[in-house]
Amino acid sequence: MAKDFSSGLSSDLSGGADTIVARATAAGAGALAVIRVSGPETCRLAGILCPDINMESPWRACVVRLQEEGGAFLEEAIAIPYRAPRSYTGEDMLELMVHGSRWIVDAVVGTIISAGARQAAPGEFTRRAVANGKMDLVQAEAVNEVIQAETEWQARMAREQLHGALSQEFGALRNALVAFLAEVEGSLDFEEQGVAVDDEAQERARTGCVAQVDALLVTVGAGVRVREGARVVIIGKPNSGKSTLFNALLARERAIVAPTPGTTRDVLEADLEIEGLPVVLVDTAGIREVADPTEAEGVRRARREEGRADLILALHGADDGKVPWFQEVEATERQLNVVSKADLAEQPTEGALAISCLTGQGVDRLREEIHQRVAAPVWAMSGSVAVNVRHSEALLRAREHLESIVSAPQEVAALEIRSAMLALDEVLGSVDDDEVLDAVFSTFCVGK
Ligand SMILES: Nc1nc2c(ncn2[C@@H]2O[C@H](COP(=O)(O)OP(=O)(O)OP(=O)(O)O)[C@@H](O)[C@H]2O)c(=O)[nH]1
Ligand SMILES: [Mg+2]
Repeated sequence: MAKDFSSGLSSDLSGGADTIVARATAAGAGALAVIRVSGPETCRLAGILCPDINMESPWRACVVRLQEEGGAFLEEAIAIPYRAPRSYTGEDMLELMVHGSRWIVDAVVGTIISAGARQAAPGEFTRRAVANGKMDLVQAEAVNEVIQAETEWQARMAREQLHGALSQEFGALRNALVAFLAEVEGSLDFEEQGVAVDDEAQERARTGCVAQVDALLVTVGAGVRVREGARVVIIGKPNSGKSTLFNALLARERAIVAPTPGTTRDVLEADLEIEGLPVVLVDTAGIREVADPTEAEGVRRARREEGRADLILALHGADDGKVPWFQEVEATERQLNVVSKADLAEQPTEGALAISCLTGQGVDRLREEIHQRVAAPVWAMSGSVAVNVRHSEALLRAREHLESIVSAPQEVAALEIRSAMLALDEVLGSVDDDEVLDAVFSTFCVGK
């Protein structure tokens, strides 16, 4: 989905750029390492590093001998030459596959640098791809998300975004704004000729745009769920089996379990994946009135975690002997009532899921129930793409501009629509704003 976004971008990136080099694979020894070169000097540098390479036969892997500038043999490598504009960055490029030794990689990169290239900055290859219209900024962000993806949903969402699914949504919104602007500017001409403005049509166009903005904005919650994971916090009285459940869900002995109440005093966090969705599971100190300042601090932290949870697992031990505490507090959407130690229960508790970490009873059902609840916003989104915080900030700005049009004079309306369009262009990276680009690419690794 190559679009031309190059027009407004800084000239040092699009035309007349220098040539950059970086290792593209992770640092450290590995079977293989990939080194990338990109820029107008690529062919000349290739001639110095591997004189037997034929840059006129691009997009084809070939075996080459790499040598230092003086001619000393360095390594035998697989090389793939690319010629502009048919490359990742849109420039001439060379990719080299060498043995993953740090010495070899440093020697190859060093040779290329001393011949005139520069070490690439984080994300600089992708930044050039954006500058040369190979992808927009939303897709560039997805490149990073694909690399960072650790769960199935993260990978799926990043892939969709990389292939342009989210860019298309922004594109459709932008088209609607262009049509709205045409309507308003057209009516400005009519006004001059004394023809009445069709207010209703304009209001329809405006609310249509706002609805499109809102449809994108509702996906932000799902995006956070997929990108960062839901916080699932285990809350209950001391000894109710919180840490035992924490360990059971993680399938490892992460937290200390003991028969003495008040064992856990700090907040423990662990990453978990449930059916392809990331979850941050949190174990807390048992909640009770205590004089001991250390445990009291633990209780205060548990309360704080309770407040910021996406889902609370409200635990009551079946051996407690009292009415479950969660029946005495107001039930909320984000709370799941669980009776633990069901193997010790004399009778079932209504409105709660019974589990026993000793026998394993109910633990799979609990896992399924957690999944249902944390996945709900993800399933609710229409496509498989969701906006991130950067996008939602721009969308909110666009929305404000569209709101301030109501009962404004036509000239002002036209200006506001243009400002809303500018907010979208910033999302897609088609405006020249180094601050925005710096912020996006600073989170990239070198070599991407
Ligand atoms: N019979 C039985 N005992 C359990 C079960 N789960 C936990 N226990 C026991 O209950 C005691 C307390 O368990 P913990 O997991 O440490 O309880 P906790 O809620 O983390 O306690 P604090 O950290 O002190 O708040 C331990 O002796 C566990 O072995 C269960 O399903 N069945
Ligand atoms: Mg504990």
